[in-house]
Amino acid sequence: MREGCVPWPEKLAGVYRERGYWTDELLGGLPEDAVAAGEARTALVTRDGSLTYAGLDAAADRMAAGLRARGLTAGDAVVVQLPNTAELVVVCLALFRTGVLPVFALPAHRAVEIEHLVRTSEAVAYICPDVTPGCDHREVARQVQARTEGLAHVLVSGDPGPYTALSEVDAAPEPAADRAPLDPEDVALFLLSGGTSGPPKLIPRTHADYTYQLRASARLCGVGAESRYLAALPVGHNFALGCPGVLGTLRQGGTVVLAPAPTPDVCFPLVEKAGVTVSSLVPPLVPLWLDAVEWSDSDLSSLRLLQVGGARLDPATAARVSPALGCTLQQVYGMAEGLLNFTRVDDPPEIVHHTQGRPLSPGDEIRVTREDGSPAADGEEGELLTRGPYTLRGYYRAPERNRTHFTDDGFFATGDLVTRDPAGNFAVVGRINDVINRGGEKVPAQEVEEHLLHDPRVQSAALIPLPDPHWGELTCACVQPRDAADPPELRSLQNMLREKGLAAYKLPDRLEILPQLPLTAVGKIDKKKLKSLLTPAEPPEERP
Ligand code: OOB
Repeated sequence: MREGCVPWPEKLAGVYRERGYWTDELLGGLPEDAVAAGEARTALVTRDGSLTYAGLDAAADRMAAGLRARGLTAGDAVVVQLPNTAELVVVCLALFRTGVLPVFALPAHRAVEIEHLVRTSEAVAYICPDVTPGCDHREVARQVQARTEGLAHVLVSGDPGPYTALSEVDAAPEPAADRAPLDPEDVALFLLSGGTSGPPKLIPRTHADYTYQLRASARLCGVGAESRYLAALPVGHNFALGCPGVLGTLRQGGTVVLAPAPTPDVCFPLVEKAGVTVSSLVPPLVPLWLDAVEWSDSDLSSLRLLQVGGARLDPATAARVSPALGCTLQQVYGMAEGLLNFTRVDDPPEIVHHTQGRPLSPGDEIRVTREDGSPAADGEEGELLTRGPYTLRGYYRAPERNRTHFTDDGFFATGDLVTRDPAGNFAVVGRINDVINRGGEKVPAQEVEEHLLHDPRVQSAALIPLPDPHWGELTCACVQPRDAADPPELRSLQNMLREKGLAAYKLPDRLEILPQLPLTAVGKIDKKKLKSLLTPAEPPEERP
């Protein structure tokens, strides 16, 4: 395995192979029959057109050859930040086929995050759009190139400015026999951790572990050649990429429909146009979709399954999904690190509305532990730890983090507080790590706090979650000013963070100025106390 990655122990790897979880399958392949079917099989649908399997396969081969011609080779890393376009799918397949490792940035990431990803992965290329609303990515590339070494290529979808157009990364494919074979148990891609408190950690995912995830989740969700998956969320995120998502649907020979935004005005016409059968959303989008059914004249009757995950879905909203959309709801509790939990399509409503499901694989090993490490009983709150055939054994080049986030026998401590019912279904009740889940987007408190301290008016700062009916959690910056007569304002702090190049979802939603932040006995900021000061205790939620 690549240097800086933690391999599975050989004995366990043997078990995973023996049980058929791990095979020789590589990412980037497409079903032969679908490719051979020519015009008869559609791989991708966008607002502007469509692409057959044969067309997608040929485009991926040409781009792979173009990447090699520019000197990229197996094992190189490339930061990929493209919107949901056909080009993104071609890029993914081309990178997998060459063994070049995509590091999937989120669309909202800006210079701070891109620089961090380029540094950590030693990326040789950044693949980006020209502009997206509020951001010129060529300017991001310029800043990152100025601050790092080794970023040799900037490949731009659209107007390249001083860089190279992605459309020029194109060459006649060389015969497959001339290419060095790839190892299915080596790293194929890097996903970003949403669950750790500092800047995102890189999660190595291998061909074998990720193809298993695709295969198993497609089977669980009933995704096959007849399925049409709407990618409404960003494709670079694990949920839309591989649960079973875009890659899982293509692997089955189904059709992927790419939405440039997840809003009903964009998605509903696509559902009708392409006969979408399955999609996935984060919770804040669900009420928007449910309300839009009232006014929209799009025909949504093809929709069979709606997956919702990334953050807590409230049971009342969950109960509205099937009646309003005429499809099955599936809660998905997943993480880029690996473990996926799903409610099953034939689960009764009380399970689907109130739990986040149970593990995907019989190979997923689970522990729910109390603070002292002893096992929690059914129904008792504890931290979820897991290991399995598609769960990482260590973050990339992060030995210290790995010491604290993994047990000696290789279980990953998720930082999620859960309860488990006797049937094995989890309910996510909170987090141990200092991460705020803003409607599925994960805000690492410590990273934002460090940036806030750069304002000369800020003496000390803590970022805490505030409960919010729409987002689940919003962020509140609690600031002790240096001079009580001259405290910072929210707008100026937001501007400072934006100018530093921080993703917009990390900018604090609220600001509280306090003369003094409460401290714990050891002198750390007491966030528990802060939270209780700012949010009055709520009565516990009732279950019917
Ligand atoms: C998904 O992945 P990440 O890596 O962005 O975030 C993982 C964290 C989990 O550890 C948990 O804290 C939270 O997001 N989470 C949920 C949840 N799904 C994820 N919390 C409550 N309810 C849920 N259903 O968010 C992700 C990856 C694959 C599929 C779905 C979501």
